[in-house]
Amino acid sequence: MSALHYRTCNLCEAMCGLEIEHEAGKVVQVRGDGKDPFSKGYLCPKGARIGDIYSDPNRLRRPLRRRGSDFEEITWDSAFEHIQDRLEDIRARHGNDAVAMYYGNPSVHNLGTLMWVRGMRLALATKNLYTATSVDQLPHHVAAYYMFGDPLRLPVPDINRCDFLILMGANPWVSNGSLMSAAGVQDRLQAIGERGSWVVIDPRRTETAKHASEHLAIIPGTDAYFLLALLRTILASGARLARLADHSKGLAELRQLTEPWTPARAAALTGIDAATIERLATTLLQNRRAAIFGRMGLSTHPQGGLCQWLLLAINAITGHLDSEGGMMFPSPAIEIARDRPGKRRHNRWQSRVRGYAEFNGELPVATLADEILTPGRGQVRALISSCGNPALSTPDAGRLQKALASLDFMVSIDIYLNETSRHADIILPPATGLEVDHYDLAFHSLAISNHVKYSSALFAPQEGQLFDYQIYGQLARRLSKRASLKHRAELALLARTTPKRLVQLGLAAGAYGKLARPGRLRAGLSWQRVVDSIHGIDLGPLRPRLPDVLVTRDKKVDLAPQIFVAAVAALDDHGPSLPPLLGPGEFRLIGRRDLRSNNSWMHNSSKLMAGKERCTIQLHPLDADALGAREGQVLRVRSKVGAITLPLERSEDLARGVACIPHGFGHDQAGCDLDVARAHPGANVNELTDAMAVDPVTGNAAFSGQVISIELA
Ligand SMILES: Nc1nc2c(c(=O)[nH]1)N[C@H]1C(S)=C(S)[C@@H](COP(=O)(O)OP(=O)(O)OC[C@H]3O[C@@H](n4cnc5c(=O)[nH]c(N)nc54)[C@H](O)[C@@H]3O)O[C@H]1N2
Ligand SMILES: Nc1nc2c(c(=O)[nH]1)N[C@H]1C(S)=C(S)[C@@H](COP(=O)(O)OP(=O)(O)OC[C@H]3O[C@@H](n4cnc5c(=O)[nH]c(N)nc54)[C@H](O)[C@@H]3O)O[C@H]1N2
Ligand code: SF4
Ligand SMILES: [Mo]
Repeated sequence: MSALHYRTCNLCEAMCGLEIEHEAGKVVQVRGDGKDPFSKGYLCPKGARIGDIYSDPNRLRRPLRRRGSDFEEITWDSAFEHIQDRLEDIRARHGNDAVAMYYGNPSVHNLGTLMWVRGMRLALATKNLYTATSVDQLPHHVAAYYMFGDPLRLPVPDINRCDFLILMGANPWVSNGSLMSAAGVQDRLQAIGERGSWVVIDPRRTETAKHASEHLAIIPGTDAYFLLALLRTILASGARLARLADHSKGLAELRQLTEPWTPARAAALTGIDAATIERLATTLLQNRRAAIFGRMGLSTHPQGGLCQWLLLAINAITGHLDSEGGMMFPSPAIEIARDRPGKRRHNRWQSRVRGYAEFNGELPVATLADEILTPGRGQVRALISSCGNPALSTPDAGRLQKALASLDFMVSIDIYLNETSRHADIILPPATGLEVDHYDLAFHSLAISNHVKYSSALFAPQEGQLFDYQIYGQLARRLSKRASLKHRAELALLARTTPKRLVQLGLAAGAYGKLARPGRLRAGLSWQRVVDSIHGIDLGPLRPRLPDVLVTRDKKVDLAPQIFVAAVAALDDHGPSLPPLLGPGEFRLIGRRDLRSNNSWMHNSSKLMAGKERCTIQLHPLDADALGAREGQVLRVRSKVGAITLPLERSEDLARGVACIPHGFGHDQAGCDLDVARAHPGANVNELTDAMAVDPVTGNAAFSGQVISIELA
């Protein structure tokens, strides 16, 4: 007899409710949970195959230790002992900064890992902390920090209620939405089209653009000029600060700094004509419920910091920040944004080799290879990598792979022996997915409506498996000798806390909890009610939260933070910040995602990998003709830092002069244990991307618009 189990999918940000039919310890079928008040039955192909991760024969379940070019299983105790010995020795000889840590994307989707990110930092007491944030959304955090005082105070587009939306550098039809958790985002966007209209600005006519009211193809890497001109046009027709008038500052500075950025000047750089910029400005001002939002394409961007700040500033001066149908701050049951007023979060230390500023405790991963390969005091000699595959996901990955191979010692906390963990001396595989309880601490805080859901594990882990929080607890205990007394006390407390306990405490202390309503002890959102509501609980639409959530010193939104004002002035002065001209055979590189991929790590599911080759280079047919390249022909693609070969896919959807390659492939490396992925290796686009290309304000990798050259292989 089969049974049904309900839980939230933790694979991407959308938080879909799953209905899992299972029998005798096996997943029979996964459907969308029609009773989940947030996802209402939506599910994508990855959620449908979540059971493949559980049953994958290549999944690791015991610690591995390197023996020459091979690995052997060892006990947890001996793994932890070995790690302690080696890391203590390296720290004793070379200092704390000789040990670096990298956290990848699934860290944010696993509560047991997320709750230990700070803990591991305290235990290691190293300035060398790196995460996938700096190949992704770092500019969003930097903009939020300078404008609202808190890196985690991120507003999301209220797409359920807006009547006009400009979406830049995002492809939610495929990504299912990012920094706007919105299960079933496709229907929600289509509904905007029915109520009003929405515009996609993207160099490719994406799956999303095809459904939008309008698509504008912008030249990759030029969005900041477009946004400056849009801002200028809006200011010229009279800004509308609305409720923010008393709670913001910097309008005059905005006027001044945008003065040189006329629509005509931006048009010449971006390919979006002046009349269109003026029309979009008017439409933003005329609609009461409207927003402009930019994601990956505007974050992994040569001016990512400027773009994310300009987007928020435009929302603010059109009356669309913190107002219905605009960009709004979610009200989650457990609040993760709660910084201390005026707390400094930027440039407290710098990276050793390139001098990049720290932000919120981390350094840009684009410079990790430099820190490993450059000799001298403070050189990184050991790495702990958790939930990450930087060998495929970070720029100049070829050089990073060399760096990983050169380390004295490396630990991977990962469920696979893959392109990154193959460099490790010890691999620690946690229980994951259907074997763990799930609460979305991060994405409830980024959801386009408020709700809460706690999912219990479906299956028990196999005997001898550890949960992620148990692994970090062990590591922290064994490696915290060098932490301060105060931090050791905090670590001891954390080690006694389970993720479930953390959620219980968080809910009670949160905005809907009983501690927050001491007068009404019985009225709050109790743990029991949450855990009993297996489909989740709707907590209503987004609500205005300003000025309460501001933690800037003066409790005002800073519309024109000095750091961005200076960066705009630098745009004026320096030619190199303008997009480079293309020579013959040269193209601007952009990325793309596929509905059945999840960055680099779900390519080992045979059901998800079925069908035609996905890792292709897309070019406009006229560009392909100019190269003399046929459909399917193998092309050699070069950049300053590397070369790869991959087949051509001709596509009318691309703008001329733009080439599009997905990331997350390159599974042909020796020593990995991924049977299905190896049969569909593809090529690693990050062997082409230049790690020197970073956003100067934030240090985020600037993938958008890097110049590559293409020839027949
Ligand atoms: N050129 C280019 N590069 C990009 C991007 C791009 O668009 N273009 N996108 C960037 C973005 S947005 C991101 S987020 C990064 C992603 O970069 P990373 O986070 O470095 O890489 P992922 O591919 O997400 O790899 C996740 C790893 O976590 C492991 N894993 C999965 N589940 C668990 C678990 O429960 N516990 C543990 N311990 N491990 C687990 C997987 O096996 C895999 O090794 O890539 C970035 N790189
Ligand atoms: N199916 C699937 N879903 C995923 C993931 C996955 O790998 N597969 N990854 C998850 C992760 S980690 C993330 S961060 C999110 C990302 O989710 P999204 O932000 O939606 O990211 P992408 O789908 O990469 O879309 C970025 C878009 O930016 C465009 N672009 C590139 N350069 C520029 C530019 O200079 N200007 C403009 N205007 N546009 C540009 C690209 O053409 C692309 O369409 O997706 C998540 N969801
Ligand atoms: S859209 Fe994301 S959350 Fe929903 S089923 Fe797919 S992978 Fe899971
Ligand atoms: Mo990401």
